[in-house]
Amino acid sequence: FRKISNKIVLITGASSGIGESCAKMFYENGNHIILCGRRVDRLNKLKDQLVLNNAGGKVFACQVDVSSMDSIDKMFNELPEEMKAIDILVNNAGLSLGMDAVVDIDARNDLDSVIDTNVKGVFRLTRKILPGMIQRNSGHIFNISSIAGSMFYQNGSIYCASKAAVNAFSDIVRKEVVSTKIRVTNVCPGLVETEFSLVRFGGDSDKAKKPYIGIDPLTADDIADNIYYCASRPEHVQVTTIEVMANNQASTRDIYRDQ
Ligand code: NDP
Ligand code: 8X3
Repeated sequence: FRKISNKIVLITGASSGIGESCAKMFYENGNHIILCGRRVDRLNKLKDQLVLNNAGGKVFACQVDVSSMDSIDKMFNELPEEMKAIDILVNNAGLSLGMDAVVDIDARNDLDSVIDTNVKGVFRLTRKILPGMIQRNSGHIFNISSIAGSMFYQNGSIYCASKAAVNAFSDIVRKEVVSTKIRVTNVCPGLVETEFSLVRFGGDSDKAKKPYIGIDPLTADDIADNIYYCASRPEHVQVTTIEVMANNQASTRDIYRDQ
């Protein structure tokens, strides 16, 4: 087991699910954490919880909507000076809204929200943080994509396209920083039981539970564990892509359910 500590880690979407688990994992190992998300009450609660365990690192909670450039700029202005040199960026904030055929999608709301968050958010955060990493010749960027970015399914056009864009972005940034010590890891999970499904189905908890019925799904901690593993490899080791699925999942649509 290798440890990584004393790094400044910025995590988007730290108010629940995978982002929250990453925050705990990195903090417990002695790193400094910047928690980002829209629900600042949740971030503050998580901050209190982390600090109570006192693993030695600093925690800064910051309300930010990654779909808005103004909100991102405001966050950077508010960051404490000693937390500005970000070592690890976890571009995790993301969502899916609905499951509709192309002809039925809500272009005004769902299309814009998902693309602005999942795609533009990743571009914008990276553009903000990468120049400093290049200057320092060090850093690690994790982009949380999905198996949906390469294994497409009907009624998933917006989400699948958004994650395909993240895959392309990760690959291209990695190529652009190939002469530096910066690492880029693209993370492609399968089904993970978080609030993702509740958000996708507009708060309908019966619909939200369905994808996880009869399967032992991945947890947010499983993904955080994989991300921490990649971050803690020796500096010359760049894990470029991780694809992680539950044991009974083989693709977005090949799932064995025991029920
Ligand atoms: P959750 O819904 O539990 O968490 C999503 C997080 O993203 C929340 O903290 C939410 O915070 C944040 N978020 C959403 N929109 C914005 C925004 N505009 N600005 C800032 N933060 C935002 O889901 P997961 O933990 O599962 O999702 C995390 C990532 O993992 C996503 O990118 C998702 O696509 C990906 N993923 C999830 C899988 C799954 O099956 N769960 C599988 C594969 C990939 P807040 O609402 O407070 O802003
Ligand atoms: C989320 C997994 O299969 O619902 O990225 O698209 S899936």
